[in-house]
Amino acid sequence: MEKKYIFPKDFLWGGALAANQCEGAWDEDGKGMSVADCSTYKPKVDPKDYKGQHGITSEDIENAMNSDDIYLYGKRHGNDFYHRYKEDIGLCGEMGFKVLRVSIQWTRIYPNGIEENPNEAGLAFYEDMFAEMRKQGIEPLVTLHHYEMPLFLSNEFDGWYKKEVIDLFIKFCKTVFTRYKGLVKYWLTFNEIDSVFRHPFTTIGIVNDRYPEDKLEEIIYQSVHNQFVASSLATKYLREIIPGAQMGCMLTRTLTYPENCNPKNMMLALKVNRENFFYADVQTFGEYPQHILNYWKKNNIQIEMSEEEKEILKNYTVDFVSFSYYMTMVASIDAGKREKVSGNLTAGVKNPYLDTTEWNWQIDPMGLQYSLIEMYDRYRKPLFIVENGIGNRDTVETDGSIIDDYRIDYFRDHIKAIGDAIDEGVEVMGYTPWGCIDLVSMSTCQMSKRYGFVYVDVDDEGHGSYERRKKKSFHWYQQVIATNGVDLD
Ligand code: BGP
Repeated sequence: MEKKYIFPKDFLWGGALAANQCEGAWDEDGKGMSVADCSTYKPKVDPKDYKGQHGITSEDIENAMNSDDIYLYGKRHGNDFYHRYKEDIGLCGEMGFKVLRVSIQWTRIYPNGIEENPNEAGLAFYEDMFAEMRKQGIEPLVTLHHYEMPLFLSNEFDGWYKKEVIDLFIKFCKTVFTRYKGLVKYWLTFNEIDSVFRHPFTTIGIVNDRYPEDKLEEIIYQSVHNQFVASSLATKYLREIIPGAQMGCMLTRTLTYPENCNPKNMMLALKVNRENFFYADVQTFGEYPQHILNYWKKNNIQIEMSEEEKEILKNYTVDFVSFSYYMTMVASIDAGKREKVSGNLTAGVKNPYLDTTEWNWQIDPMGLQYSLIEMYDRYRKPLFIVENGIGNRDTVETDGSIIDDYRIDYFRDHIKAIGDAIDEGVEVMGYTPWGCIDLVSMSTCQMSKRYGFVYVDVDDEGHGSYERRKKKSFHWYQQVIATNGVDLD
């Protein structure tokens, strides 16, 4: 007898998008250039070619600033959500979404981040978008910083390294909290705040070749510390401006298994997982774990952290913990001798028990159940899965249908894992599968790495009709939501 899952009656079923990967209109209606507008199309990144921090150089940025090409720079066209958001929100409403995760581009509100007054066209755009969602009975879940900081701040303020950026970000937050009060109650601060070492340019605006190699680690830790302070201050002002609103942190949960029962592998996996958790620890417990402070001392990393900042961290912790989940990884003391797999802009040892996607990401539904149980035990706060999904090629058949059974199988197994975690007593607020409408891949700027329930007719070079088509998974997910997770077949 197939197990029937009982999801909470107010479970927030939905989907997730990010402005820089879907809106397009990169220079319209007063928007300033963001770090995302410098990302170029690159075919999938193979583990052997992996360059660590996403490898962008000052020359790349110079070229981007001098180019108005929207095809080489895939995030400049996105899936044209900026002009099609009413249709897309209608499709989400048709699926029965309770929530839709989007982000607000800082550069639509303050083009360079330093302007005295906000850009009214930007404010009006998001106000209409949120109103459209509410018309469809959809709650907006809004990310304030999803790899979208003003390029000007990266160039003139060393990204998040300079503390002035905290105040500029808080000005942006206060503006949008005030304008969207009554429209938005669920907020996230920094998307995958733990990814600052994996790709420092898109997360904190740091371009490696601008700084001495031996100072980079300290610069990145200082930058993410400034983001922790900004996250706590944003939480403080959210509670003042929109009483009852909820603030979440957002982590890439990359569950890492030891390769075997060798205690050395167990210890290695413990440290890799603890390094991942550190970012949510600070935003949930309001203080740094001692192992990080010890690491800084041992490695002579000097972080400017005032007593006032420590108070702010302590007093304004998050209401819930959100995270993205795509895969699991494996740690081995013999990694050098093992076959490699890709990860989300990382690389790891292959797990012989797991299949991988075409982009070499390991598929592990059980790992989601494990992550939910472990994180709930650790944080004792409601959890929200704000990204999950499988990026793969989809084919439009001659009759126009798109049979993405593999995606249905992926989501069915991961939704069952959530149901099993809820049975274990885990409090899960909701589930917003990533890229619910096909959009531009963050790591490769490809459209062909498709995540959506809705297909968008545009290719990796940005050419196509941009028309939307419902995939088979659209109808399947519609039924899942209509039965609150009971009908998963
Ligand atoms: C996460 C980002 C998302 C999304 C996702 C999929 O890191 O938060 O923006 O891009 O990864 O990754 P990709 O688009 O590279 O396939």
